[in-house]
Amino acid sequence: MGLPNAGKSSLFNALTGGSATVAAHPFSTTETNVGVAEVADHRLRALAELSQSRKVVPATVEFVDIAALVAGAATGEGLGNRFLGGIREVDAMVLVLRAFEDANVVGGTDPLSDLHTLELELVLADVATLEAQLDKRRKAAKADKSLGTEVAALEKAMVELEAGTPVYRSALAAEDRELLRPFFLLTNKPVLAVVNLGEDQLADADALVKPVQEEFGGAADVLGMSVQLEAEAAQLAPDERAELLEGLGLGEGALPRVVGAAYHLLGLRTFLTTGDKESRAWTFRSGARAPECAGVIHTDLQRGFIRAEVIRWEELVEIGSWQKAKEAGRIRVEGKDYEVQDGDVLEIRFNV
Ligand SMILES: Nc1nc2c(ncn2[C@@H]2O[C@H](COP(=O)(O)OP(=O)(O)OP(=O)(O)O)[C@@H](O)[C@H]2O)c(=O)[nH]1
Ligand SMILES: [Mg+2]
Repeated sequence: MGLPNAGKSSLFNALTGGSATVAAHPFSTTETNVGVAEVADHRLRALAELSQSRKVVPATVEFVDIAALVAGAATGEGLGNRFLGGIREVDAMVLVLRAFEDANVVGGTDPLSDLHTLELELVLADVATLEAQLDKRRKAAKADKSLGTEVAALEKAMVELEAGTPVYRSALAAEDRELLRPFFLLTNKPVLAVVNLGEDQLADADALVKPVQEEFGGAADVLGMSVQLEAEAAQLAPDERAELLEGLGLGEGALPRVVGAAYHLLGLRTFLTTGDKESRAWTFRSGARAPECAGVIHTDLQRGFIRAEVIRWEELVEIGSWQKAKEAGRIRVEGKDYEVQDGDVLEIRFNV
C-alpha cells in the first residue's frame, strides 16, 4: 500500500509478472489485484540439478495490490479507505514510500512524509475497528471473566492508536498482539517498507533509506530499490537482466530480496523434496513438526505419517545422491516430534 503514484502497481507487476495498470496519474489502480511471486531459492536449483528433475516447483508468496491512500482517506478523501477492507486478511503489509523525483509524476518525494500520512490513515481505520468492538467485548468479559486479558489488550491497543502509534511499533507485548489477532487490525501485521528510489538516487540509497529505518526503529524491514528499473529489468530475458543489474552493481536485483523479506516476515520456512520427476520447495510455518510438514505435501501423508527421512540440502548436494547418502548412513530417521528446519530435504514414509 502507499500514496498515489508511489509505484505500488509497478512493484506488484515486477514481483508477480502481473499486468496491473501503471500510469503517471494518481489513482490509476481502482481495483484490487492479486498475484503470485516465486521465491528464488539457490538450494532448490542445486537439488534440481543434482536429481536432473524434469520439473522444478518453487515456493510462492501471494501479493495484493490495492488502490492508493491519501490524507483524509478515513473520511472519504481520494478513493476513501474501503480498499483496506480487502487487505484485512493479508498476513503482512508492504508500504511503498516514494523518494524518486519525476516532474511528470505528481506527488511528493519525501518517504518519511509518505510514511506518516499512511500510518495516520491505517491508525484511524484501526481506531474505528476497535471502537466498533470494544464495548461488545467489555460486555462479554463481564459475563465471561476469561475474556479479561483480551479486553485489556484491546484497551492497551486503543491507547496506543489514539496517540497515533501503529500497533506494530507500539509497546504492546507479543502476547497482547496475539490476543488482538481475531480483530484483524491493519497495524497488527508485520511490515516491510520499500523506499522507491529513482535510478539517479541509487548511489545515495543508504542516505535516503536511513531516515525511514530510524523512524521504524527496528519495527519493520526497510528496503531501498528503484522499482521502475527493477520492473524494466524483469521484462528482459534472464541473461540480459543479469547483465543490466550486475552492470549497475545491483547483484541479482532487489526483487528476490523483497520476496525473501516478505517470506521471512510471515514466519515462513522452506523444506525441500527432490527426485528425477520433480524438485520442489514447500512452505511451512517456523516451528512445525514433521507430520504437519508432511500434510503440506498431502493430507494422506500427515494422516498416515510413519517417519520422515531427513538430510540437510547442502549435505545431500555434497554427497551427490539420495542413494549414496543412504548407503553412507547419512539419512536421519525422524519421528513425529521432529521440528523441521529451513533447508531440510525430506522423504515421508506413510501408510494409509
Ligand atoms: N521516474 C520514476 N518513475 C517511477 C518509478 N516507479 C514508478 N514510477 C512511475 O510512477 C507512476 C506511478 O506508478 P504506479 O506503479 O502506477 O504507482 P501506484 O502506486 O500503483 O499508483 P496508484 O495506483 O495511482 O496509486 C508511473 O508512471 C510509473 O512509471 C521510479 O522508480 N522512477
Ligand atoms: Mg496502482
